[in-house]
Amino acid sequence: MTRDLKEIFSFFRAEGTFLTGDAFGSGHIHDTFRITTAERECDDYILQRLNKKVFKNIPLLQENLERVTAHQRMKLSMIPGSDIKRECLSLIPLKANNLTWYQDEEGEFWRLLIFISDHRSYERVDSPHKAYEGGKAVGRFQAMLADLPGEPLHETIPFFHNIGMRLDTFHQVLDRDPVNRAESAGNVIAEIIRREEQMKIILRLGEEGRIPLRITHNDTKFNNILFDSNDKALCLIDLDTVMPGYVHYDFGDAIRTASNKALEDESDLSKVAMDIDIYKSYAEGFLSETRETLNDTEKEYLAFAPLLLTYTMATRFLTDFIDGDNYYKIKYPLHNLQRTLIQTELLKSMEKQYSEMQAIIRNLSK
Ligand code: ADP
Ligand code: GN1
Ligand code: MG
Repeated sequence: MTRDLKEIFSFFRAEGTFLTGDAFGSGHIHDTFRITTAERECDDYILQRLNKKVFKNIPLLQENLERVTAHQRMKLSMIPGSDIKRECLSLIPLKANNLTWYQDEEGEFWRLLIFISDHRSYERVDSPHKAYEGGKAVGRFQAMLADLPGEPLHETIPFFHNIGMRLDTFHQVLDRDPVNRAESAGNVIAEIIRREEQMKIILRLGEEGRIPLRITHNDTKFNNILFDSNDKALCLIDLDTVMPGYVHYDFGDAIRTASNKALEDESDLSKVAMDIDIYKSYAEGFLSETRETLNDTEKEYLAFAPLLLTYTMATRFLTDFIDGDNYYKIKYPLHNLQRTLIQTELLKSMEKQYSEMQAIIRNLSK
């Protein structure tokens, strides 16, 4: 593999000599490698073999990333003291042409990014300060892209957060039950089914024109926010799903991951609970950047967003489990079922604290 990585790396217009290439990070979608270079003064890089089962059209996906990062770069260049290489992703083009992706002879797609040096990332959050910083970073990201010129971004995964579509897929897979797993998941299937209607509220508000589509990140899992060594948020990474969406998707997914006292991959269910202090600090950071832009209905339903996104992930993990594990990378046979149980438990913890969550947003929205 190292030889291949070195060869793939050589097709990109990067500075420095390939030294090492090793698997990096804990993303569920792409194969990610950190490339170190021999020269001290040269950047390291992130080389990714992109998941073309999940993203059906990589050239269009890359076009989105090029537009988004160019816009961010332009905005950052107007802010004195900003560190562009660390505050947004930098795509490296090929030597042969200006494309930002390489397709190898097996049809696999690769891209190269500058490695954001000296960063920290967190799977879960243990201090209100990090949560506040994370919330601010997500709010700032949305504000920065609000005036992206040109056509709407491509929908890299159509209906990505559309819970109606997710539930339709869930029921289709459940009816087929291709690997006979439905029976073993009976309890958790019932938990999903009994909440179906209430979870469609955000979609209904969109249809009624009460909440607008904005440019959202759509994968604000907390480890997609990078921090510097002083725990100041640097930037959001993993821009593959940046496309039109509702503000609730970004608010909710970050809380889903940041406020859980346990990891998404936790084995001990009893550790799972939502930490309301983390929720509050994240909301404070987020609203400090977005209070003026969001309309009253968007704000009113922010507290519901973590419940929706947690429910959505429970549904997606469960669908993948019943389908025979075709989407998420798994490390053991029942991994997707365990992930579903964790999300369901977290959802119940949020439901218990829901009125408090609403009161916090009401106070912060004033
Ligand atoms: P996935 O979609 O599989 O989650 P990501 O694009 O999030 O892929 O990348 C996986 C991991 O690689 C991230 O969680 C992060 O640890 C690391 N990573 C990605 N891009 C960069 C970057 N530009 N600089 C430093 N680390 C990065
Ligand atoms: C995937 O790419 P990654 O690992 O950051 C998934 C998200 C889920 C997350 C759950 C494109 O995110 O939607 O919330 O796993 N991304 C895609 O851990 O499906
Ligand atoms: Mg990721």
